[in-house]
Amino acid sequence: MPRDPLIALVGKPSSGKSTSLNSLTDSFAKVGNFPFTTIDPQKAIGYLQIPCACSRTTLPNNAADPPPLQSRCKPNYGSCHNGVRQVPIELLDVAGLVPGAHEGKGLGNKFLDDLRHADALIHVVDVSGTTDAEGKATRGYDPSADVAWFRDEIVRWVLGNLMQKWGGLKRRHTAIKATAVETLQGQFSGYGSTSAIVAKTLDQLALKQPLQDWDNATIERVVNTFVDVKFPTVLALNKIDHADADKNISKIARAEKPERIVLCSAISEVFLRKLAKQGFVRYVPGEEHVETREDLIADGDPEGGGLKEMDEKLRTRVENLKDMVLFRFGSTGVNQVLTRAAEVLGLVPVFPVRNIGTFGSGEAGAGERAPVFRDCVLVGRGSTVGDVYRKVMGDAPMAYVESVGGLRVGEDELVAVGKNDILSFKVGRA
Ligand SMILES: Nc1nc2c(ncn2[C@@H]2O[C@H](COP(=O)(O)OP(=O)(O)O)[C@@H](O)[C@H]2O)c(=O)[nH]1
Ligand SMILES: [Mg+2]
Repeated sequence: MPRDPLIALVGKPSSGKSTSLNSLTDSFAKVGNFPFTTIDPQKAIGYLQIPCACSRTTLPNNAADPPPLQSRCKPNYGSCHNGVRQVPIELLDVAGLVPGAHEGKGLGNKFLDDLRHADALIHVVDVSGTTDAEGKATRGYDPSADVAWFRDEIVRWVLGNLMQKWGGLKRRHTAIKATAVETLQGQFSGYGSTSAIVAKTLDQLALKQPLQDWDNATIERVVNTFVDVKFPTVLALNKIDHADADKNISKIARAEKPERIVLCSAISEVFLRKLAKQGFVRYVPGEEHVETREDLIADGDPEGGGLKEMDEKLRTRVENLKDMVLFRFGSTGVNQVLTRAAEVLGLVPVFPVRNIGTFGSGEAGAGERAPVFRDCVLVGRGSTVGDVYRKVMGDAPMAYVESVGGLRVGEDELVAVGKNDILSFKVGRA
């Protein structure tokens, strides 16, 4: 993955995409309760929470508790707090998905076009059942239908385009004696595919017949698998604060793999952050606890932490939110949505450092207290040391690469969490 990973939020109108995006970022996409509020895809920066390298007790001189490197961890981008690092990641709010998008309904063509740039999808599902398939207000709608038709739309879009050309494509394939990967990649590159993605698709299927002999059912299987490989998807079951959500959650949970599902209440996260900003509550984004003035007074602080008094209405809302969301689910869930998307993508955080002995970036004069782990890049599963080098250093010629302990690592070695993920790149002739 040479460019930065991009995660797209998709879902029917009013499922809560913009609210989710707001809850994950500091930006403010326009929020509204009717279809197509978001006309243009909104890019924004979200923050992926990862355990930072500074908290690793296996690193030289870092075995104490808390590890001393933590106090000097100063990310150039994002932040690091007690060893939990927030790494910026690009998010895209893709609007216009309604049933029939592959035929151009809604903002269908534009929707599908925007989708091509995404490495993984977060499908925001309104699990309260208060919006129908088109996003209009209703009651008792079954959101498990959304999960099914969403995937179906993408499959039909890819399949439709492929079938239109299948005759000519097959003839050419035979004439030039191409491999199945070459022929399919020729068709799928427009979806942001790579030869590796196509190869993985075909590996999973292990088809016996050559491409020119595939029947329609086989082609459909190929497209289905390709869509799963190219667009790994997390289901964000949103609006869990709503009283109707429970039965819908159980139904979807029975049908889907548990690792694909995250429960969330985007609006609760937005609300809590707003109250915290206004000085009504203490709330660390993504955490289970929210403290009010009364809570702190009850804990023995007569000043109530300096928090403002809430009126009856506001107090009730906060209490409801605690009961319906925080106590039942442990958090508003929005951070887990991003974490899960990074997991399905297999993202590996890599920490490039200038000095492999100190983990610093060689800032002059900073000495013993020099900041460490300034940089962190997210690379895809299966990336090598060389891939990361080129991503960070571009075309600069590589002399060699060092990992922890000053050991040299080969450029073909894989990077993974805890392995070859703290690297120092040396430019020049080896
Ligand atoms: N109850 C509830 N409502 C939500 C939640 N998230 C979003 N909404 C509401 O759903 C409506 C549509 O939200 P929006 O983010 O604009 O949806 P989009 O069209 O998918 O971008 C708005 O009225 C939001 O306030 C949630 O977690 N719980
Ligand atoms: Mg929107």
